[in-house]
Amino acid sequence: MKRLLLTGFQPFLSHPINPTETIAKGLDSQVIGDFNVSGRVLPVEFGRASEELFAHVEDIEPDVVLLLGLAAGRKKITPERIAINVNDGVKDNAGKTPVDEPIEIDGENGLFSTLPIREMVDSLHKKGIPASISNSAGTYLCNYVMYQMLHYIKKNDFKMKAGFVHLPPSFELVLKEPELTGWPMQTLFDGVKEMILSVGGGYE
Ligand code: PCA
Repeated sequence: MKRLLLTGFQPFLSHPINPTETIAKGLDSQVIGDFNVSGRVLPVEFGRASEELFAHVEDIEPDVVLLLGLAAGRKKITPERIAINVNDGVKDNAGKTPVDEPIEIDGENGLFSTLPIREMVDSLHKKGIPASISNSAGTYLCNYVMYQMLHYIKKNDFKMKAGFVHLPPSFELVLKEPELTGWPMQTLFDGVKEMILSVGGGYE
């Protein structure tokens, strides 16, 4: 059976809950479609996040890496098209605030997701779940891990596919931050499972 590494992030900034942490833990060790899923939670820290991510990749040797993060202001599930070679963020959980820094000095300006993002969006729509492709993952931790993962795969000439998906808030988070708009946790779980199934379908 094929292996899929699914990551979420710890809570960060004003958000006391990160639904992607709940999903990574909740789907750990499950079999979904063609995949044995390993769920792991990454720290919201430049540097440490990718060190831990690479350690999980070496340990699990996945065929597919699906990275998840919270986009507190979004109202759909949004597979990201591209990661850019820039760190420029508000404070991470260790207090670092990079300004206009390249992630990899000699790295490419941008790296495209190698997941079937169009099929993922289409299959979410078939299930009645709002989704669209996003053309910017920002310049904070989510863009950082996406760029690092794709760069690492390219540098090592690995066959694995990888990409990033931003999720909207969950009801649990909205209860803590009422100005946000969110979804039932169950719908977020269903959406992530559906994307894993569609990645399985498009994978040779
Ligand atoms: N979302 C942030 C970082 C951690 C997370 O879940 C982002 O969009 O960069």
